[in-house]
Amino acid sequence: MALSLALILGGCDSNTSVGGSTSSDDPPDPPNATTFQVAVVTETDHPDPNAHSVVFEVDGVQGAELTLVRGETYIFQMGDTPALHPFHISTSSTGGDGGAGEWTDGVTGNFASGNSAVTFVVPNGAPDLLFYQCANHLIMGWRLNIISPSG
Ligand SMILES: [Cu+2]
Repeated sequence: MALSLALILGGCDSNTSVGGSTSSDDPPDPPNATTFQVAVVTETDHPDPNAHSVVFEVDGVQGAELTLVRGETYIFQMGDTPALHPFHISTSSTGGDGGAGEWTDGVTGNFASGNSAVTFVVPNGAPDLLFYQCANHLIMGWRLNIISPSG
């Protein structure tokens, strides 16, 4: 009665190359957005000696200087950051001041904390230099160099 089971189990060992991954090292298609992981950490290595006592760390680098390309999308993902440090995109080299230098064009989610995110679709009209900053403290962030796509 149960003989059909043996037929199923018997036919397994065929050519292992079929359906396997190719041998090339092609990277996956580029994602639509680049995600940066943001944390607030005690300052030890920020590029500005006048930085605040706690600073934004981006992908593990305090005050990372980032290059963003016009027309592309960037996500600044907060990693359980305190509400005391509202992360936003700014025209101000120092930030603070209640977020007075907020840059809004192309941005959603400014003044992020906790586990929220700021998404920045860099507009063609963005200046060559912007910043990511805290609305409450001076010099927690650093530079966003804005460039145009090559070609
Ligand atoms: Cu702050």
